[in-house]
Amino acid sequence: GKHFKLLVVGGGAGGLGAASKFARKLPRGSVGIIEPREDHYYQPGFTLVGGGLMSLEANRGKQKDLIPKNATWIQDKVQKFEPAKNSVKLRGGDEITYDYMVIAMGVQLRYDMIKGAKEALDTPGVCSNYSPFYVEKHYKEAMNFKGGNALYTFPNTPIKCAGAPQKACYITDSILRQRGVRDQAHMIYATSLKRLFGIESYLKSLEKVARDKEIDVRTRRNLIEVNTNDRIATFELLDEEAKPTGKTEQIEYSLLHIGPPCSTPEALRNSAFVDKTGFMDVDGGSLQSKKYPNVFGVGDCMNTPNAKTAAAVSSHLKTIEKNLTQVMQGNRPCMQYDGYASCPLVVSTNRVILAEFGPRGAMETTPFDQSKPTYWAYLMKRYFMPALYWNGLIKGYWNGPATLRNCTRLVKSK
Ligand code: FAD
Ligand code: UQ1
Repeated sequence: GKHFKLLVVGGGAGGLGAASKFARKLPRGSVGIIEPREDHYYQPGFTLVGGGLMSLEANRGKQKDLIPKNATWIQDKVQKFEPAKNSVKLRGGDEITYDYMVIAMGVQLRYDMIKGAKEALDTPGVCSNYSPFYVEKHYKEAMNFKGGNALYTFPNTPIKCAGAPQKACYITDSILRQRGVRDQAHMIYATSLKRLFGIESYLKSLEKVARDKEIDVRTRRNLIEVNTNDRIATFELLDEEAKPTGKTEQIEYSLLHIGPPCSTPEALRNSAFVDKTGFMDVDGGSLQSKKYPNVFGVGDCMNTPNAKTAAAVSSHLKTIEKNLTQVMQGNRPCMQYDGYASCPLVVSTNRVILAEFGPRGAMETTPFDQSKPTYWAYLMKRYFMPALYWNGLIKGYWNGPATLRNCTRLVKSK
């Protein structure tokens, strides 16, 4: 088998960013990156694709063009981690060893955890912005919608970009109004959570958006089954601790948008790296594996409490660049992840609430009030963020807006 000084697992936002950073620092041939897929998607663009505001192709890149030239692409999948031997087994049978490893495997979409959902996605009316296979269908369904219930769901697991299911709902509301059929629709947002959003300063704005749009928000409801013959979605009602109460509710749908349950990929879930929730157990500050100090995590697969977003990945990358370099030099990690995440909440076809937050609430970059829906924030989401991702984040140049934010704070405090 092959050996690398640094092995990166996953070629998504976090994996490409980490590989780019270290391929620049280390001698040629030191960095290996394992990623099975040919295509790489800018997933934050899916919300716009599902709203007909951007094409899917515009959000697609080829891994062969994106993996840094100085790194070795292993186009295969990790089947099994063997951290005691500093080794991984690939599906193709190869074994790869490493001195240091970054795990950036993201989360897996688990439509299979909802009875009938996988099959339902291939039937009329059912779609999901989370999957490149069913995101364009969301726009088609919104454009063909004639009347009845338009139902948007949010799962009872951690999910990446927790704002995305409601963004889909709000954009569709706008589309239905533009088409003049909004009166024929009953729009329902059914979420497993207690409220629309976890951060107080944005919760109020979002509640106003939902109220103004006359969206029927139903909390503590978890989608458990889709019956495509009768077009009925079944929810279990949850209690305060998010546990099933035994009661269910059935809702008929014309359009059903599924926010998928998410888990880490199987190989990671079955490894010694995870806690009992199945997410990678890292120190929340240093992002170092709690059990294996030569291994770090980046992105959605970790058990850190931040919102799972590409914006958070930018800050993870800044943290591990410093800390992994320290560890390679025989020192201890010295940098702490600040918990930053961001979720540009698209609330119509041309307005965005640019939510940016951390463990202690809002962490806004600009001097403007970002809790208000604005057109400039929409332009940032539509044009600036994709460029920042393709040219900055995955190339290992974008370390998040902390520096900009500090400048803004200086200006604002005067
Ligand atoms: P990913 O980018 O998902 O990459 C994981 C990679 O690991 C994949 O390429 C996968 O093939 C690979 N992998 C999996 N298993 C294995 C294995 N066994 N072996 C090897 N490789 C493996 N973020 C924002 O910041 N703003 C937004 O507005 C936003 N909107 C979103 C909207 C939607 C609909 C979705 C789906 C996501 C959105 N996100 C947004 C979230 C963002 O896309 C993710 O947080 C980000 O991609 C996480 O990066 P990652 O590297 O952890 O995972
Ligand atoms: C961000 O850094 C990022 O990653 C590239 C995103 O993902 C697409 C975002 O959506 C946002 C909002 C940020 C934060 C950056 C700024 C300049 C506010």
